Amino acid sequence: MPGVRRAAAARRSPPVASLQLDRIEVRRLRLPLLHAFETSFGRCAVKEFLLVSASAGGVTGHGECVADTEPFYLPETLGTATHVLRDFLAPMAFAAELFGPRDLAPALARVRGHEMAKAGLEMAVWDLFARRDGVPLFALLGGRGGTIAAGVSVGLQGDVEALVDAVAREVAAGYRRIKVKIAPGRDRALVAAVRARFPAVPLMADANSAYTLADAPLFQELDAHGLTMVEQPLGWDDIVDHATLQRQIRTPICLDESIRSAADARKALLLGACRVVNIKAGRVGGFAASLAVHDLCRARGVPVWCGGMLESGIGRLANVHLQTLPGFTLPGDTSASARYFAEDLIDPPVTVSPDGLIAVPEGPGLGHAIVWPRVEKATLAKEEWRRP
Ligand code: OSB
Ligand code: MG
Repeated sequence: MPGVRRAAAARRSPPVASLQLDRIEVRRLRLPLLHAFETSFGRCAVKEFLLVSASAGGVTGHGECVADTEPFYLPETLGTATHVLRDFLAPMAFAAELFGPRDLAPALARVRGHEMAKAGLEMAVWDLFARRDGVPLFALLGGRGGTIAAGVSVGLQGDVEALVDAVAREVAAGYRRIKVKIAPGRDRALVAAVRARFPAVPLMADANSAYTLADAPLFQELDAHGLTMVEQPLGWDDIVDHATLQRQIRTPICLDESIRSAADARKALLLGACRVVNIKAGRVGGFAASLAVHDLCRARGVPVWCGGMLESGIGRLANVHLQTLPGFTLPGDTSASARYFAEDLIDPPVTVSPDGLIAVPEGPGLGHAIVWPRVEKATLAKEEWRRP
């Protein structure tokens, strides 16, 4: 009976149905941080971000857009991301037939730059496909279940003693790698004090582009502290000076701001501008671009780790799934929800075990429930667009 045979064949290999988005919603959310986070480029006491939700055929996926209120880390802002999503990316996405989540990025490629806006939408579409297929996001990305190693990024503090105390708390909490922020005038003494108190902890410093090549002697001095790496010491859009600096210091340079695509990563490695790459999906345009950076680095034996942008639980879980890929051999900046927010937007929140591990969710998509009443409470504005 052909009907029976067809049904049996369908059970063996379900048809890979394409989809077209029918609705995109963008909310601007505001979540107070438990502790203000200070870097060389500014201070953040309240986290504002966009939650992008993409729907097709009754299934909805969610992505966190990490653009900030001000263009101080990278050029995008909440305002530019909302504009570019509304006027360009949403219409392009509605027009695309998507056989899988990798099909969205090429459909948005005509828009130059605006990686954070693209990533918010693209990551929502990955979550949508994972939920539609009933699989955890890591499976769709090509990663694995289990646990990931947690690291922590400690912001600039009022003085050196306060910083050492803050680091002591994180070491006691089990984090497997400590990152401290540095800024001109708040560098030597700070790194030396943390190193003196914790001689063996894996320690690194992130400058967020606050220095120039004229500061090479400072970084040569920091070589004495055995940092695992120094992150983004020079210009946010530079790779040439970083290559020069890397030749003058022993400590590996890790690039963050400067790597906004797989092409940037390829050129940075070609020039010797870094020996480690920080991958933030939001900074490179989404998961497909993150996988491209990951694969390129892995093929060249260059370790990668997953950066953070003080995300709510939604973006935090996306980071957890991403770093289950095999090239993520170093602990990243993904820490417990409770370090940031009194009440995260997900239930359960992201937690870190006493030995510094985070469990990878096994449920469909991001894998933890979004607490919609909390999202509603945090919503400052909301727009929705439908496929014409
Ligand atoms: O440079 O990695 C960075 C936060 C906001 C903007 C840039 C950076 C950071 C962090 C914090 O270091 C990482 C986190 O805890 O999410
Ligand atoms: Mg950084």
